Amino acid sequence: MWHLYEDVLGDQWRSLIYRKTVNKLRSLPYKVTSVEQIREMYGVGKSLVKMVKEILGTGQLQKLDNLKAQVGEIQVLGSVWGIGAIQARELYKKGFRTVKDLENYSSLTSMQRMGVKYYDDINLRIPRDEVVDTEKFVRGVVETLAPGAWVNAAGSYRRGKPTCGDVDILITHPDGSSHQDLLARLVQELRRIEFIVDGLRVDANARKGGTQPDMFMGIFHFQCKAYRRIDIKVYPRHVYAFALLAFTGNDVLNRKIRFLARVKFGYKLSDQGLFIRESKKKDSKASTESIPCETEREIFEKLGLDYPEPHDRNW
Ligand code: DCT
Ligand code: MG
Repeated sequence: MWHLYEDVLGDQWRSLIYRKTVNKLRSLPYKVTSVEQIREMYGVGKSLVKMVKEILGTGQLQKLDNLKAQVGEIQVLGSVWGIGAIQARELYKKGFRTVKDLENYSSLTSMQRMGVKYYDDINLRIPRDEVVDTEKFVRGVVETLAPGAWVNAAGSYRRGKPTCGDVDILITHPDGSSHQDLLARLVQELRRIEFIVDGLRVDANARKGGTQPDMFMGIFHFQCKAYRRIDIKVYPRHVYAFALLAFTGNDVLNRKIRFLARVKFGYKLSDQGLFIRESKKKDSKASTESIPCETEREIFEKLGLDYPEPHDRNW
């Protein structure tokens, strides 16, 4: 109960009470076989005596079973695309118990609505072969819109995983300019041919000259398989290596090398570059111009690290 309250329910106060109690019971020099042994202990209240009695008598604790069921329901709510752990708890408090309960809830974001609508399908893993076909298909469509563009499926697929949670597509154009407005045209075309069935677009390239990606996050349907999640990001060529590294992951590797970049060199590493910070402190100001790197290998060299192949990035 200590861990469930702390990790899932975010109830630090109850968690602390259970932790103290558990530690107290554990520190006893004997195994508790009767409530009489603890009744007089300092800090042992009626409710604890009752719980210990139940455990000694039945080998179980109803309160714990109830809590586990509650935690299970919160975790399911939190597994909807776009709903985080904190919001899942809030939704539970509001009375939502299942994903179906959320179907007619008007306060969901459009991402969360997609998450609910396609919940069953998008929680299925995608076989690798299907990602191969999807990448090839999208590459074909991109080629008709911006010949010569680079299209890479990144994420777990690029790390060689046999199945993937979604398809992560990264795009750039080596001429340094044809990537602009490409995402809008691509999404329009993928919708027209009914490959993309739902989603949101965030275009940042409108802020001219920036390195922020144009992004699409949505749902596609291909070869009559399940509805799948797809992210598409378009970056300018000069930051593509940073984007490919960040979007390949995994997330643990990203955190580790970003941390190392800061504490070892005072660099800020992101999906958009490698910047020099004013100091090694976490929030210190970073330069606006990135240290140029053409390839992922160059980024690892700048960080004084051996280059790991993508399939060695499953930390
Ligand atoms: N990423 C990250 N930090 C996160 C989440 C993601 O740095 N908190 C990066 C690393 C992987 C990449 O983005 C794509 O993210 P996901 O698609 O969520 O992960 P994945 O590794 O591709 O795994 P999955 O098979 O579940 O999609
Ligand atoms: Mg992925």
